[in-house]
Amino acid sequence: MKLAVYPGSFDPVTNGHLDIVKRGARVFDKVVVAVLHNAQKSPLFSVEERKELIGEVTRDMGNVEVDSFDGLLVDYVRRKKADVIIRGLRAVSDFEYELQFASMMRKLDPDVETLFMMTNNQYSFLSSGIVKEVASGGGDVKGLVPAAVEEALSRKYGY
Ligand code: COD
Repeated sequence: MKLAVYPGSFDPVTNGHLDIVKRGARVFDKVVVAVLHNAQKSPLFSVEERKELIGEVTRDMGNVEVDSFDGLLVDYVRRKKADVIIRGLRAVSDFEYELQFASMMRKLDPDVETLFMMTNNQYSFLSSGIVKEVASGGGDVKGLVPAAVEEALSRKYGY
């Protein structure tokens, strides 16, 4: 069974992330969406909230699981006995960081493969950060995030 881990902050999950999850789930037997628990950052949504939102928007995908991790990704991937890490690539600007990331993963564990999936063009400008910026100013994020996330954002920002 081929198992892939799709790690990220997902604060919050966007339609760009979701597109990668869907496509990954077509390629692999199982995809684990793994939310980083990073004590140093102050996210808008707690890890539990992020997991709940991802769970809600992937409910219909039978081979997708949601989890969280802390510490090094490579240790988590080993614990899960996963074959591959999936990363999304939006633009050339992502490439430099992702190349460093994948190279470091390979140095830490040569058996862990990193696979890149190119974004769907319609989401190439989309990031969780941009979504939060627009939503915090009361802007419309319809079509950028699933409806459940849209509602969660409006609750967070109180409108
Ligand atoms: N279209 C397609 N893909 C997208 C889009 C989009 N619109 N938006 C984001 N993505 C991709 C990103 O490129 C990324 O691959 C993934 O979705 C998640 O994105 P984010 O922004 O939610 O999460 P990141 O990139 O901040 O996550 C970073 C990790 C949590 C994976 C990383 O920091 C980590 O593993 N940390 C643990 C410590 C560790 O092991 N560090 C080693 C680094 S070498």
